[in-house]
Amino acid sequence: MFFTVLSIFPKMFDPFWAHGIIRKAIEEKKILTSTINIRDYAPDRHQVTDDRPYGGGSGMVMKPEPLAGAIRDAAQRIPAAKTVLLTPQGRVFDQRMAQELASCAGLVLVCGRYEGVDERVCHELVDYEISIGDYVLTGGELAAMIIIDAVTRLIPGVLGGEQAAEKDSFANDLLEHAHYTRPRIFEGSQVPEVLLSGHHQEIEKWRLESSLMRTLLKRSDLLQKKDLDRQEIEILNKWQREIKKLIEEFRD
Ligand code: 4HQ
Repeated sequence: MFFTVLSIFPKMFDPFWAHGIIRKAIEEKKILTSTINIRDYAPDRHQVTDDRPYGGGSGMVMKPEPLAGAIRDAAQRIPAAKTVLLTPQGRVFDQRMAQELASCAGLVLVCGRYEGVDERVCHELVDYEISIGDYVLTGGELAAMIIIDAVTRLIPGVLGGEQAAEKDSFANDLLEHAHYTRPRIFEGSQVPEVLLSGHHQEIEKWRLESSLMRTLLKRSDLLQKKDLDRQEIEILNKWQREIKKLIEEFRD
């Protein structure tokens, strides 16, 4: 997978490329990355990338010529790549989109600054408009990093078998189960006994219950859209029976 980032602050990406799983994915050539400075495509001597908005008002707009030049150059290098503009107007990014994007041969991520980019660039040169959420950033760079991060870990071979992406939160529309590590007792609080038992089937069952419980309590919206399997329905029914029993006991 090729990632090309277009930004007027390409140095923001240096530390991002240099750490953790992203760094390892680059070293193992699972991803190829490059950053293009939009300023290099500004035709004038002062390399201006912004201008005042037509119709007046405050703030500045990204000029179309440097952006268009940078996008065309990036797209030419990887003809199969899709171009993504980061904008609050885009489709809201989620795990499903990450999976979709992970199947692309390459992504060109366009990071705007100021109030946004000239509308004509969006229309002519952009395949997808993506938002990372309903809040306003000072630029698209952090949004691009989030997309690159979420997509990279889905590329085969990037995560070890240990942390395979199929097991994640959201891969099955459930939050992850609780996690514990040593020591067995931390500030008086114990690790659930079953996790120390070595009984793998029981442990898997506990983990599914933990996932379901956490999703029910913290993100019931996820449960509503999920296709529950037989085992999951059985667990929810069991809880329902237990709660009913408790209520009946209260009444007596
Ligand atoms: N931006 N998701 C870039 C965002 C944003 C978001 C605001 C994008 C400023 C210039 N990008 N413009 N939310 O807030 O992707």
